[in-house]
Amino acid sequence: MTSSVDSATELDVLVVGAGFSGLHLLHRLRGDGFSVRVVESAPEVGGTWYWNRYPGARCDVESVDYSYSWDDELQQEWDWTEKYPAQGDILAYLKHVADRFDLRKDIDFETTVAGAEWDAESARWTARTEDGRTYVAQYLLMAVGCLSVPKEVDLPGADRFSGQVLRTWNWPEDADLTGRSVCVVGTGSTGAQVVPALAEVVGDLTVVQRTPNFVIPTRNRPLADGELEAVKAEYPARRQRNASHPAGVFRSDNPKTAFEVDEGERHATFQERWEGGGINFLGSFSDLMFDQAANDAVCAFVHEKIEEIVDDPKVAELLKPDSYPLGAKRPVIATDYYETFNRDNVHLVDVRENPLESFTETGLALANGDQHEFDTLVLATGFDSFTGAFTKMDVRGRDGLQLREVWQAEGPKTSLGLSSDGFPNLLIVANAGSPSVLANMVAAIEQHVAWIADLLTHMRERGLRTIEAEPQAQEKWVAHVEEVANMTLWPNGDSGSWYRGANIAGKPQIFMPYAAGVVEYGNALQESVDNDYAGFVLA
Ligand code: FAD
Ligand code: N01
Repeated sequence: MTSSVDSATELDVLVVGAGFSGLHLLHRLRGDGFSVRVVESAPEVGGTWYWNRYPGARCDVESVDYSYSWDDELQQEWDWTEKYPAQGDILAYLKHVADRFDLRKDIDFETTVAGAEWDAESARWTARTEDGRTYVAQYLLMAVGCLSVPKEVDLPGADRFSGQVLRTWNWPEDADLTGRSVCVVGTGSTGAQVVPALAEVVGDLTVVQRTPNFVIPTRNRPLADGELEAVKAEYPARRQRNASHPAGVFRSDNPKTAFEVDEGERHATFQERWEGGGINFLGSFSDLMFDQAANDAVCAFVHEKIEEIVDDPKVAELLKPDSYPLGAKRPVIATDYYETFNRDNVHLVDVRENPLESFTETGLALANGDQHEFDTLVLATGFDSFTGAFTKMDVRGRDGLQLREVWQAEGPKTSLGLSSDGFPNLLIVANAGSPSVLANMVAAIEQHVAWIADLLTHMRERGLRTIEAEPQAQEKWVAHVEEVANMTLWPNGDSGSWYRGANIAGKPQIFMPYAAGVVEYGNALQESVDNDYAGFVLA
């Protein structure tokens, strides 16, 4: 634990979290003359990229785009080596950022905020840490991440298993699974990355799948000679082009709809994009997320690919998603996922029709009596998305209103994804109610940090003390976020998606990220500013 500051010191800003969001906030707000302190549970910067160290962890946004744009020297001096960065590369980059901008001196690591309380008279938050320290600050900035708290383990009898249990979201640096007999539960983005990586080294691998996913090949590769230099030569223009795309990263989306072309062209388009790999596949046609027939066509294409790749037709059949539109769950981008099921040491256990009865001391038993034995269990079972980090804390706003109680009953209601009624001066970074996970998150974070920093300066210049969501604007915004999602196929099928909290029993289901993307969202932010911060009460 490090605490170079007297924790009773009054701060302008307390930032919770030292991932992409928290580091950027610290740098920007310190530069704007605010006293800022960051607290972070981990012993290191990095957030997602510190915690998720499992084999195969990699980003699916290109490295040159999944990086900060706010310092040209930084983007000129940092050398990415691969098209898509591995976890370790992103962590190295964020450590470099922390050192280069001397950020660590204002971060308290291994410090977890347990709760925070608003005092209306002083217009200050007092945050308490798990180890009993307090911080007093005018603004409490939540840079806590959308995917930073794991979903509670809800596997029957999981505690009976007596072997080694590893969690992808907190993977031990020294884990060595060479030659071991391993079971992975979960086939989301994480499972689809860890499975091929583990298959290479373990003796035997059992993959427990409940809902199959659409897995698009990454096609990662080393950057070619001169490729990085070419990007650097036009970086500002590239960043601008990224900002003009709803996803916060430029995609050469096909403007045509799937059925305005004939079958030959449709298939050739899917094929070309499949070969190109990555998220660009989703830009094959403009109506994939809006028209069920178009989505059915892309699903049929992926099914065809699964049949082509997977040798055993029974396994191929089990791997085919058939209960939700492609894209309704977060599309999975991974390398050699389907190919991995052709290996002799990999076995697919489908628990949709033959449910998991219980874990045992040495493995698992299925409803039909089948048993599978292994010595290591790997959990890739996902996150308590968006709200998890908030509801873990005991945050008390105006008149003692508890954030956990409100959000667990109604979901994360906010104005513009930035502030929640009843919690003055608590501002939220790149989470529910903003594009966040439906965009290149670094771009979404930069959009938020710029807006928040300008707001704080505006308030300081005018002697204003508090900002809070305006209740009617909040209701309107939440309805708008839902309405935009309902214009797409996102809510369709039994996706059980964490986008709407459906992966966790009892969690209120509202569509959490803002599906219109960063351009529309940027316009909404600007409109608020132009109208004297409409949607918020400033006092
Ligand atoms: P985080 O990186 O989650 O950081 C939040 C930090 O807050 C954490 O370090 C946490 O320890 C800390 N914290 C939380 N609560 C407390 C507390 N009470 N007290 C103290 N500290 C606290 N996004 C993309 O755009 N593209 C991708 O390809 C992509 N891949 C991903 C892969 C994985 C495995 C995961 C989990 C997420 C991925 N994401 C991706 C989303 C990713 O989370 C964001 O891109 C980005 O890293 C979020 O940064 P952040 O700083 O907002 O949050
Ligand atoms: O989590 P998930 P994730 N019994 O929730 C299964 C980002 N990310 O960590 O679908 C059996 O998607 C669950 O099954 P089901 C990205 O945004 C990005 O994989 O509920 N199975 C599912 O298969 C991503 O979307 C990258 O039926 C159970 C899996 O566990 C987000 O993080 C890489 C179960 C959970 O999948 C989350 O991905 C990694 C149970 N009781 C992560 N409980 C990139 O490459 C859960 N499951 C960009």
